[in-house]
Amino acid sequence: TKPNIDQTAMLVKTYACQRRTPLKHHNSFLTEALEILSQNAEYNDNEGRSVAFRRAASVLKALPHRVKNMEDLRSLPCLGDHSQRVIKEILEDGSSREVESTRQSDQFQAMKALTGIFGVGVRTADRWFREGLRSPDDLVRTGQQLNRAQQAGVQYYDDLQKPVTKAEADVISDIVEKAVRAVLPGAEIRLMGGFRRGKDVGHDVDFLITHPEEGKEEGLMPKITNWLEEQGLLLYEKTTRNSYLEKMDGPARAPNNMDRFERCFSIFKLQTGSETERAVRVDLVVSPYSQFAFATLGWTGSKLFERELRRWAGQEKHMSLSSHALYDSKQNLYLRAKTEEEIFAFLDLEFIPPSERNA
Ligand code: 8DG
Ligand code: MN
Ligand code: MN
Repeated sequence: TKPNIDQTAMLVKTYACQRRTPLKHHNSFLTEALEILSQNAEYNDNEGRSVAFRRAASVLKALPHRVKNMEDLRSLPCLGDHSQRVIKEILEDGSSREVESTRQSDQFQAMKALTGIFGVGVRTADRWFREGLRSPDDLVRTGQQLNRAQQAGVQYYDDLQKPVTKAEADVISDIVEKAVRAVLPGAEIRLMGGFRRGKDVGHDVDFLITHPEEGKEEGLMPKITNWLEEQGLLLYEKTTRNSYLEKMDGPARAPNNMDRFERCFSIFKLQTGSETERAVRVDLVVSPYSQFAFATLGWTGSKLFERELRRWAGQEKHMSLSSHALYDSKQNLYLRAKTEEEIFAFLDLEFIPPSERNA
C-alpha cells in the first residue's frame, strides 16, 4: 500500500546527505521564500540563521508531494519555529510579509547586486552598502579601489549575470579538453558542480582534472592557462598553487570547505555567433589521482549537501571529510577511496547519485 503523507514525512532523514533531493521538486513556492531569508541572513553575517533556513528549504525539496497544509509538515526534521511561521503564512495568504519586504528592501537588493560581482564577498559589499553604494555603476562612478578580480567582475558584469546554458557548458568542455590534451596527454577531465547534478543552467562551469600517473598533474594549471591565453580564450585568470600537505591539513585542521588544490578561477571568452561573444565564469581544479574521488565528491555539490556530508562525518561518525581525504579519528587513520561509492560506504551512507544531491 502507498504510504500516507505522514508516513512519508517520518521517512525524511535529518541530514541532507541521507536524502535524495532531485533538481525539480514540488515545493518551489515555499523553498524560494525560505531561501530569500537564508540569503538575507548571509548578507547580515548570520551564518547559523542562514543555514537553518537553507536546511528547512532543503527538507521541502526532498518531499514527493506539494505541501498543502501544516499537517503535512508534522514529523519533518529541520523546520524551526521561524520557518514554520513563514510556511504557514504562505499556505494561508499566498505570500509571507517578511519575505516580500526582505525581497523589496534596499539592503537586500543592493547586497544582491554587489555580491553578484565576481570577486566581491559579503564583507566588501556590506562596507560599500554602508557607504551608500548600491550597484556596479556606483562603484565605477565613485572611483572605488578595486582589485583585479573585481575589475573584471565589473567589466563583465552583464555577461556574468546571464545564466550559462548546458549547451555553452558543452562548448567550454570541448575547449578545456582540447587545452588539457595538448599539454598533458592521458589526463582525465570531469564536468563538476551544478552541471554534474543535471542542472540545465549554471552561474559558472566547473572542471576537475587529474592524471592516472600521480605526479604528472603537478604544475599543470599554468600550462593549461598558457595554452588558453595563446588562443585568446581567456579574459581573466587567477591561479593558486596546490598547498595540501596531509601532515598539516589532515585531522588537526578544522573542517572547511575551502580546499587546497591547484586551481584557477577564470573568465573565458566564448564565441556565441559569427560576430558575437560573451564572458563565462569557469573554475578549473587539478587533483592528484589518489585524491580524485574525494575531489569529485567535494566539487559536485550542492553546497548544502557538501556541508551536511562533513557534518555527518564529524558528528555521527567521528571522521573528518574534506575534498582531499577522509580521516577516521577513532582508528587514527586515513581511509583511501577510488570512487565516490566507497566514500559513502565508509561514511555508512546510502550512495546518492549526483542528480539527487540537489539539496
Ligand atoms: P552553479 O554554478 O550552477 O550556480 O552551482 P554550483 O556549481 O553548485 O556552485 P559552485 O559555486 O560553482 O560550486 C560548485 C561546487 O564546488 C560546490 O559544491 C562547492 C564547491 N566549491 C566551491 N569552492 C570550493 C572550494 O574552495 N573547495 C571545495 N572543496 N569545493 C568548493 O565552489
Ligand atoms: Mn558551478
Ligand atoms: Mn564554481
